[in-house]
Amino acid sequence: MPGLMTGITIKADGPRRVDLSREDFEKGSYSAMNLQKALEGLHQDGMVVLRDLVDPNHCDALYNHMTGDRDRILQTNYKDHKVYNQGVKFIVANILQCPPFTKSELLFDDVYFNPFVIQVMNAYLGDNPKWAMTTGNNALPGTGGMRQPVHKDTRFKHPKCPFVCISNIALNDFTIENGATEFWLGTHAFTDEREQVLSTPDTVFQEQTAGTPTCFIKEEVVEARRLVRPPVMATMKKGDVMLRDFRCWHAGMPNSTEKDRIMIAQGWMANWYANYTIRFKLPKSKADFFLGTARGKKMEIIADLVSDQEAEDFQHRDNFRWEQTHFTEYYETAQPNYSYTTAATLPLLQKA
Ligand SMILES: O=C(O)CCC(=O)C(=O)O
Ligand SMILES: [Fe+2]
Repeated sequence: MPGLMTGITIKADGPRRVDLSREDFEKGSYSAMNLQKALEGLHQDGMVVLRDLVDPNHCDALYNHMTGDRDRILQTNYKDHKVYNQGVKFIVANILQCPPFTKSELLFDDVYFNPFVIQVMNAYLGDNPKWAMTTGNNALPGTGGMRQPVHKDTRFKHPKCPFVCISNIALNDFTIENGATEFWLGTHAFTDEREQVLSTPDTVFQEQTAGTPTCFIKEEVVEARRLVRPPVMATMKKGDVMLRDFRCWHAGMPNSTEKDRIMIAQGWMANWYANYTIRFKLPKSKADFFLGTARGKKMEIIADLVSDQEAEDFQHRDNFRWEQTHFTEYYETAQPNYSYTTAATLPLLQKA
């Protein structure tokens, strides 16, 4: 009944944002109200922006180091342009670039052990989540026009509830021009592998077998969703942290400016989730910073302590495996999600 709509103004869609109040900052934890806001973002939208959590000086120090190191990584990991990140093929536009673990002057508590991030992760994923991965994304300068396809970061049948969440720290301001990440808010709540393009012998990734899901969402499903809730871009200020449920559809966007756009990614896994093999690598020389700082906090670290060289060699690559390792047969008989994307919106799409 169109008449019912009269007088209603619809606010532009966008990520929920949680401000950091002086009291919360001084206490080192969110009030009940602000924690609720963060959880509403994660539960309703699949992502939320937590403002001002990281000292801008720490962001600058990491940003300067990482932009300085970017060409070396391009030359070693992306030399033949056959390696690409999420379908931006042959021309490298968005690279995985990890912050350095071996330099004492670049190890900051508010980056790796942010108390607000740990608080929200405990409330969303359950007690004592595991830090299981760190990487970063550099949207390279001068890559106007080269966006990633809409995707999830999973290539497997995943739980239909929060199980992995990524915290991304913006090391510089994220704008429309420099490629603030695109999000399809709310997709985490119904999405499952039926909506993902299947791999073929040509597109199969590492040890994956052909016929299993790729990261990419089928075009018709993306277009159907666009009619219901079109995507938004998550602009952020330097030092803001976005938390994103691993199931939420998103895409890296082109950076048409002349400066790198960099975010750090820290991967948190629910303690109950039955992946018993994923580990990352930290330098033994910095064990006191990493394991010492974690002591007494409501989190675990699942990493091997290795030489500086081995820690460095492991970085900047897609080498994390979030698949469930046990009880995998459950997925054969699991109740599928109610897929309103196809049931309710495909007829709309056909009419459009
Ligand atoms: O850099 C970004 O904004 C997102 C990149 C991304 O989603 C990916 O590489 O999987
Ligand atoms: Fe992604």
